[in-house]
Amino acid sequence: MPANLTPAYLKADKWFREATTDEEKILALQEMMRVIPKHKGTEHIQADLRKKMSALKESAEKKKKASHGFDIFHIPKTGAGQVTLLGLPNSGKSAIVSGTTHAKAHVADFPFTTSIPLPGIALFEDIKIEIVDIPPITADFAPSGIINAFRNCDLIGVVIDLSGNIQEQVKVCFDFLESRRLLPDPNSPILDEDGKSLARKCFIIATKQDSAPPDAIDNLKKQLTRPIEISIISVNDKTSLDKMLADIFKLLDIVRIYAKKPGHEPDMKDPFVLPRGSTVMDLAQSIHKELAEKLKTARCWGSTVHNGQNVHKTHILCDKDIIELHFL
Ligand SMILES: Nc1nc2c(ncn2[C@@H]2O[C@H](COP(=O)(O)OP(=O)(O)OP(=O)(O)O)[C@@H](O)[C@H]2O)c(=O)[nH]1
Ligand SMILES: [Mg+2]
Repeated sequence: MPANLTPAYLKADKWFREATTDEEKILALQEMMRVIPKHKGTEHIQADLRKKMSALKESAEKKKKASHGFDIFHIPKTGAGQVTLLGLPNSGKSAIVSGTTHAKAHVADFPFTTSIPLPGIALFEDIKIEIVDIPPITADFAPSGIINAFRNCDLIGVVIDLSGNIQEQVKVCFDFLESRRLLPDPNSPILDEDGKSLARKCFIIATKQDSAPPDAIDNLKKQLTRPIEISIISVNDKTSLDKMLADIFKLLDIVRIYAKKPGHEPDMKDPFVLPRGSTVMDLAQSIHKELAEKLKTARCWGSTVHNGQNVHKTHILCDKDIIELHFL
């Protein structure tokens, strides 16, 4: 009986063949097992997939033990959000990190300068945003394990050099993201074992505007096949870097909340950072689980309420709200 494999299966199979880590291969195999047509003609393939899966899980476990869990592409998260850069050699990734943070990213006019990831902390108003410099990819090369850096971040900054070959850069970067299921697909979201989406929010950082031809941005927009935010920068133009950080803040979809003790001035220096849509209860929980259980009510100062208005635990917080929590 013929297997009659579907395009969805063949796509997952391509993902599997291009995966460079056991973890990524496992994800691709899971997808293959999910989408394979289930009938007699595919029984031998399904059995083969199960065999591959158990061999891979064993190998992944062994490697993890041998490396003591060390992975250069696992970058611990810090600050209000982690933005990881993706781009071709010389596109200006390190210049972004050295222009916005104190990290000593090596900027040079030759390709493959960056060989290991380097995180830096950028300040946006009163919060810290982590920006991670990453070794480059090309049409036929991506460092082994690089996928892990993207899988765990909050936002991917696709770095496109406006003075270079825009068409090639867009194709290489978006093929990389597409083939690894990093691009959000609302029609068929792909989830990991914990039910978390594999895709990441992406935006474009268009670099070297100072040395780009006048039609570069139009040319870039023509190459894009999906709606995506574009931040246009030149590393020597601080205003453009500040605007990029403001764009990142918006894309991170977070709110800053200032806590206030009854009878005291609010702490306006070190806000709590929560996902947009969080409630007063979420705030209490992020401060302390036990406190949250004792939460009775709250008062709020902000743009959508009267100053000091009493609000319920389910009240949705807005950016820059000041909150006074009251407990039982
Ligand atoms: N004119 C101009 N040059 C820039 C800009 N940003 C980066 N460059 C130059 O572009 C070259 C490459 O910059 P890098 O930041 O090292 O590029 P990269 O993407 O980190 O390169 P790899 O580490 O090879 O991936 C350097 O000579 C930078 O000075 C910019 O906004 N304008
Ligand atoms: Mg670099």
